[in-house]
Amino acid sequence: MAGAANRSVDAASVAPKDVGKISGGNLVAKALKNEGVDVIFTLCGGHIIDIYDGCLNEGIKIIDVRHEQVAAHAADGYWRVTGKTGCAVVTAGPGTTDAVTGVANAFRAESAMLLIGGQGPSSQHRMGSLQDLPHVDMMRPITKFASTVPSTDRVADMVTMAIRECYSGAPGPSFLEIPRDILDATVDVAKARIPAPGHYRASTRSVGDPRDIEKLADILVRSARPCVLLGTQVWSCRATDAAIEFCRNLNIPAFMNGAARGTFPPGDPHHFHQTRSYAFEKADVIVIVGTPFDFRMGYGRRLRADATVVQIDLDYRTVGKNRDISLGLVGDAGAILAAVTQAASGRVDDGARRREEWLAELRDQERKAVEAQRPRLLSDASPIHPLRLAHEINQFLTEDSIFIGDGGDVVTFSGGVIQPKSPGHWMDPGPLGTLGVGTPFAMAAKLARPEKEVVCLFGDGAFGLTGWDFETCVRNGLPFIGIVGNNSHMNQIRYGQTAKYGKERGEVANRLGDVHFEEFAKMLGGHGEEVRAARDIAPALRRARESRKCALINVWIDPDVYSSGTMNQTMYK
Ligand SMILES: Cc1ncc(C[n+]2csc(CCOP(=O)(O)OP(=O)(O)O)c2C)c(N)n1
Ligand SMILES: [Mg+2]
Repeated sequence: MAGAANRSVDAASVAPKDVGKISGGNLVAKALKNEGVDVIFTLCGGHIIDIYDGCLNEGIKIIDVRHEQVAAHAADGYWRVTGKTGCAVVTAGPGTTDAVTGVANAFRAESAMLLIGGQGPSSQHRMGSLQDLPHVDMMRPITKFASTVPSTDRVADMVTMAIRECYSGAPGPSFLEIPRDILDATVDVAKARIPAPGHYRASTRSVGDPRDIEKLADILVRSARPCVLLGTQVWSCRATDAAIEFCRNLNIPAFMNGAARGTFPPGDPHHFHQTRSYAFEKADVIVIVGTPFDFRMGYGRRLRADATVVQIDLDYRTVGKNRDISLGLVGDAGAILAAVTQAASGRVDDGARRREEWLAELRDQERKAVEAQRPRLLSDASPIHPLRLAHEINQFLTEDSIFIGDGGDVVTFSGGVIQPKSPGHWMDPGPLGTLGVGTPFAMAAKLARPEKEVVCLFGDGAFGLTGWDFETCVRNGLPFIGIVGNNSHMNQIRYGQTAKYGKERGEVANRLGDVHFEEFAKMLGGHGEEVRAARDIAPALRRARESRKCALINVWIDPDVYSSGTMNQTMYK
């Protein structure tokens, strides 16, 4: 495959309807189609209309949204659910600036997506054309690749290049700016470079240095108290099976974060959830797979100081960053875990018995933590306790529910309670912590997997950022169940403000109105209900499911309780 990387489609091998001339807009669509992109998320603008013409010719679906941030988040979400590059197409200037947040989120979350932005005609370069901005300069720090396209014959080539760049090291977003006259113009098909599908990309499933595989196998068979943290790359590498085999064969307890949540379902003997800090303090070997030592990991400071720490990551730059490690492996999570499992299978397992005791100890701790939490999960308090809401949602989810969290404290509360039941069924913004991902992620998830149920928990603040695109979901027949945990505040921020400045000076810029989101849903053609009593949550969720419509359940929750994570301000430590 790599050897044929430079092969282009020649004039003789293209379909008869393409013989002759082709426009820049059609070349964009051809390259997207060759990549397997079957949908673009877009908000229209005069600079980009030729791309739609190409999409119609190539059979690429066009989902038109109400805000470009939504288009970019939806492209990110589409990649997460399908593993195919997400694509958003936005107009020049404000279209592109509106999409910045979505691209930035994809950058921190390691999502492969391409943003295509319009630009004034190249013939008016730097003359002050409508909506002209230095898009490429703006996008460079938050993408893996950002470029303008210099000529129509290079359009398909550069779309292909931009997408290839999404996959170097850890995945991420790319940006292409295409001037209006370049999209509009036509060139001879024979003169345009159109890379042939399957002939311009190599596999990224690298196992790294084989000697390190052997070293890690040695470390693990000797370990007595190991644990593994499975991070987002376990899902993005589609390494679920390899991770399960690894943990089962070596009998290693697994913790999961980000998109890897659901790798093991709750109830599995290797699924651990409540005892991560305990394990990190007591373990002799800690294997971190596909997640950086960022704030979510306390920058690696909360791992036992004398533990053997092993880090596996797609990105060389992530390994050993913020914390010294004992061993680092760079490559694909699935390929590496499978190779280590195999290498270990031929060895004498010195630690097997002691690992059994360790798993029993952790399971015991896990049970205690769950018991301690139970009374609040079942609380009948009025107003509703956010943990009760989380508990009801957790009970409601099935193996086929994709869960999305988009909010502040209400989502922090739910993180310890709501568990996806299957791999790839959990979506959160990632380390950028972007509010507003919910509606676009729901849109993308339902589009990609219509047979799944999509459930999104929103904060009332978060929903407001991108909620108008509830209508896009209604219009396109993409039903999902939205639940707004409504405390009429930006509570996660309010806590820190009132703790520091007292009630009077602290309740500034964080109070929201008492918004009836159920009416908003109805106005847009969806199903809406409000809930004020805990016992009414489950029946309302069931009715939303049965409605088969886009639904918003507006649950009034207690604004005066806060999660422990928020009270400890762990996100800033
Ligand atoms: C786009 C964006 N703006 C601001 C913030 C800062 N922020 C974090 S949590 C939060 C409050 C969110 O309120 P809501 O969604 O209602 O959840 P609550 O904390 O009230 O449960 C804010 C404003 C952010 N993370 N993202
Ligand atoms: Mg709120």
